[in-house]
Amino acid sequence: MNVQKIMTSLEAKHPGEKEYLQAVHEVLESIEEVYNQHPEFEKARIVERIVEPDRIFTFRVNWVDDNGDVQTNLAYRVQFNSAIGPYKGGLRFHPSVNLSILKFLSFEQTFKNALTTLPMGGGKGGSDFNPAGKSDEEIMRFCQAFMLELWRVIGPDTDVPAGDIGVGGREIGYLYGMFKKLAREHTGVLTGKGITWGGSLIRPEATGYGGLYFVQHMLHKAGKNIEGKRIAVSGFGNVAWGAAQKATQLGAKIVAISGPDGVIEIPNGMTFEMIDYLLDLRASNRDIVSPFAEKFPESKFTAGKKAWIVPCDIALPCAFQNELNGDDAKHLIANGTWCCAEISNMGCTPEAIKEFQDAKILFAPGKAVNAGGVATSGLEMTQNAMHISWGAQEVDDRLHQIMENIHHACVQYGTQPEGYVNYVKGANVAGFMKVATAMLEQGIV
Ligand code: 2IT
Repeated sequence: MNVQKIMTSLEAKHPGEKEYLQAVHEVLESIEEVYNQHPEFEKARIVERIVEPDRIFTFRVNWVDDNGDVQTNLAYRVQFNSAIGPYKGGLRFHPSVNLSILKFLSFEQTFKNALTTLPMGGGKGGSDFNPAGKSDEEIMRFCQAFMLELWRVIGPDTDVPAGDIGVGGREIGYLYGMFKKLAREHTGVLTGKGITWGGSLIRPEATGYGGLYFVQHMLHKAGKNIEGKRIAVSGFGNVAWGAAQKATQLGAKIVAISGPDGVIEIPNGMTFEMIDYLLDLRASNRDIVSPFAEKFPESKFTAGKKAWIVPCDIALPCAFQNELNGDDAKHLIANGTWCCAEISNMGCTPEAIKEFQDAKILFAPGKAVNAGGVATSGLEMTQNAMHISWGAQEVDDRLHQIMENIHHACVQYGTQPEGYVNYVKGANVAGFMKVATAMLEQGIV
């Protein structure tokens, strides 16, 4: 395999799709060595096939806002790879959504889902619809109009969407209601459903909880402990909430959270009351974090700054792709940070990852660290298929076991001769080997 040649050809075919090209480049660099040890992969042109999605649906969504004005949004579903199971991955509603972002997310999802050990392929979808400031009725009308197009291409054994940024329990409810009406069936076609109608306990918490279980294993391997450590988190959505909750339960201190408007510093660490308030803040639909400091005077808001200005032991990106850049990484390292784990998808830029790895600090990528979310979606699918529901402890135990297995796979494939674990390489190689082998065995399709 010649990484540069493949990248040049992809750049020519998909000009300007920078997030997608970034995600592909990272995986190809990591797998080059093992790929070259498998001439059967080269012969079947696995790399050329694995970097392109199976298919993409693009559609227009029209809906009427509260003023009676007609609105038009663009929407997509990328069905990336189904070698090991039905397409699976979230829906993102955010003004930044474009094909490059959804292709990067569904490409990453393919390897992440492989790491979970559950039978799920990779997919992702969404729209440039901006939920901020929309009324509940507007959200419902948009979700219904979106599903009117999407329903024909999804199904419990075909493609199972879920939430992502801008799509939470409320949106999944509206989407599911419309699917059920159109398809006239009540099946596990979406995950993240309400608990009374097929949802799984622990799914809302799972991405954050799983991330912290992974961090615990990383720290344990390095002979460290999470208790009393200061953690900076970016974001204040569902993922940040779950991460803050589990970290605090484990005795760590959340000293920072952030939003698009700035950062909140909480020098003594967040209380459970503060953590619960994140849900109210998110439900207010304004996408700002500053009201937190008005409600809790022991915290401090700084406008226009990121969570990474706050001194911490552990940095946990929980919001967006590329939210932590090379300068942020340098700043964190200078402030004494010794661990960074992406709970967001591709939260760090390649420059930031290089800074962390060169400094030999603990660093793990999103496709390993945040896989607990989709893993628990997989457990929701299992429960739906069996027409039963498990208790919270059972789901949490399974989640914990899955995160331990993912950590183990990263260590197995990512340990360098001198002992440093390159978790990026470990996650990419482990995920790739599984998907590539399945593709090989299924022939040229
Ligand atoms: O990025 C992700 O893994 C998610 N947004 C969750 C996907 C899922 O199907 O639960």
